[in-house]
Amino acid sequence: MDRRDFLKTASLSALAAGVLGGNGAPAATSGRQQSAAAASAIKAAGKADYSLHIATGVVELSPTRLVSTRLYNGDFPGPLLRFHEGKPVTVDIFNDTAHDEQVHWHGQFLPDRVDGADEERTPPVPAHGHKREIFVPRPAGLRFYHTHVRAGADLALGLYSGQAGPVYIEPKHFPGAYDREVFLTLKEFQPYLNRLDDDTPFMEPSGMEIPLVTIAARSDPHAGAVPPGYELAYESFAINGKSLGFGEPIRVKHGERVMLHILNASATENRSLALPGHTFRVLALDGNPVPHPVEVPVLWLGAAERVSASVQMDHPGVWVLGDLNDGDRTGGMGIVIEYAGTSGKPQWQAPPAFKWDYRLFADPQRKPQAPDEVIDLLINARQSAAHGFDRYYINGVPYDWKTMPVTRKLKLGKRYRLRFRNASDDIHPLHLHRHTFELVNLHGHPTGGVMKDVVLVPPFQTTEVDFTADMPGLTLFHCHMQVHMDFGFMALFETA
Ligand SMILES: [Cu+2]
Repeated sequence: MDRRDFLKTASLSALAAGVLGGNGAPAATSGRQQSAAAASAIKAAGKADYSLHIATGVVELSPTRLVSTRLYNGDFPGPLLRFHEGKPVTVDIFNDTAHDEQVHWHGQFLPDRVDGADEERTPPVPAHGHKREIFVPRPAGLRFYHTHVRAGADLALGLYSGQAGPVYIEPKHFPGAYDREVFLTLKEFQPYLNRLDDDTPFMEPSGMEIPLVTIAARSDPHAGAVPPGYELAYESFAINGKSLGFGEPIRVKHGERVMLHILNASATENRSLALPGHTFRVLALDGNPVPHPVEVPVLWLGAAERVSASVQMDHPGVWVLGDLNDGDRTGGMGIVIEYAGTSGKPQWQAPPAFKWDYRLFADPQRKPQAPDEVIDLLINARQSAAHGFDRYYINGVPYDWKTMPVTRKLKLGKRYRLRFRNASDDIHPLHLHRHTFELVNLHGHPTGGVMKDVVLVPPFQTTEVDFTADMPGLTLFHCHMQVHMDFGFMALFETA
C-alpha cells in the first residue's frame, strides 16, 4: 500500500467512525443522519483522490500534554496532499463540526468558487455537511491548505485550531538533487490572550520611515491613554504536532543531502530556525524557486510563509533544529536531527548573528518594468479599538466582514504594483490569494525575481510587489495574522 492509498483508507475509516458516532464527539443525531446521507451520495459519485474530515480531536504533543482542537483527519498536521501540476484532483471534505468551514488552498491559482474564503463567495463546507472539490492544482511547489474562517475572540476557530496541512505539487520536471525529503509544519497550540508586547528582538526592523511614524501617531491619538490591545500567546509549541524531544527524530546519514519543506502554519507568530553546525541552502520561498539560491545559517518564516531548503549533512551528532527564541524552543518549537551511529542528548548552539533579507535570494540583474498601475495600501491601527483587540485599517477603512464589499476593481491582464505602507508598529505577513507576486522594492531598495504569496512588511516600512491580474473574479488580500485579518486588515479585489 503506498502513502496515497494509506491516506485514502485512513480518511475512509475516519468517515466511518464519524457516521457511526464513534469519534467520541457528542454529535447531534440530525448531524449523523446528514453525514450518513453525504456518505451515500459520495459513494454514488465515485472515490475521491483525497478526503479531509474536519472534527475536534486530540493531538498528543507529549505524553503529558494532549490538546483538544479541531483537526483534519484527526491529526496534526493534516495529511500531506501530493498533487501533480496540471492533473485534475478530487477532494472530499467532510465537516463534522457545528460551524461552517472554509478550506483555503493557499498559494494555488484556483477559481474563486474553489479557493476557500467567504469573502470570495466560495460556498462553505456546511456544518455537519460535505463538499466535493475538483480542481487543477498549480503552480508546482510547496503550498498548503488551512481553515479560512473568522475567529474573532473565539480561540477555538480559524488558525488557532489545528486545521492546516502541507500540499506538495510535483513539478512536471523533477529536480531531485537530494537524498531525502522531510516536511516540517510549525505550529503553536493552546492559545490565550495577553496585553504584553511580544515583539521578538531578532525581527527588529532595520530602519523606520518617519512619515509613516507620523501617520501612525496622528491616526491613533489616544494610543497612550488606553491599554495595549490583546496579543496572542501560546502554552505549547510543536513541529509536526510533537513538542521538541517527543516525536521521532529525523534520522540522517553522514554525507546525505536532505531537502526540508518547511511551513509556518502559525495563526500569528513569525519563526526562526537554525541547526547547529549546518547551513540551509534556500531553493524556494513560498514554493517558488528563487533566482539565486544561497546558504544561510538561519531561516525566518512569517506566518504562512514556506521555505524549501537543502541541508548537507556533514556534521555528525545529535542536534536540535529549533527556533532561536529560547523560550519557544525549549517550550517545544524544535525537532531532533540524529545522525546514524551517534547518540546522546540533542545539542543546541545559538547560530552566528545573521540578518534575514529576501534580497539575498533575488536576481541582481533583474529590473522589473513599471506596472500599468500602482495601488497604494496604507496600513494603520487603533489600539484596543475593537472590544479590546487592535483594529486595523487599509486606507482608513477597516474591512467589513459582515457585508464583504469589493474594495477595488482590477482589469484582467493588467500589471499592478501593490505599495504597502505600514504605519503600524507590528510586522505583518501580507498575503494575496490566487496569485504569485514579485518583490520589487523593500524599504527603498529595488529588487527583482523573488516570487511569493506572503511578504513580511516590517513596522514603519514600505514594501512593493508586482502581480498580473490574470485570475478573473474575487481575490482576497489580507494580513495572515488571524488577530489582524479578523479585525479589519483585509481588502477584496475583483478582476474582470
Ligand atoms: Cu498583521
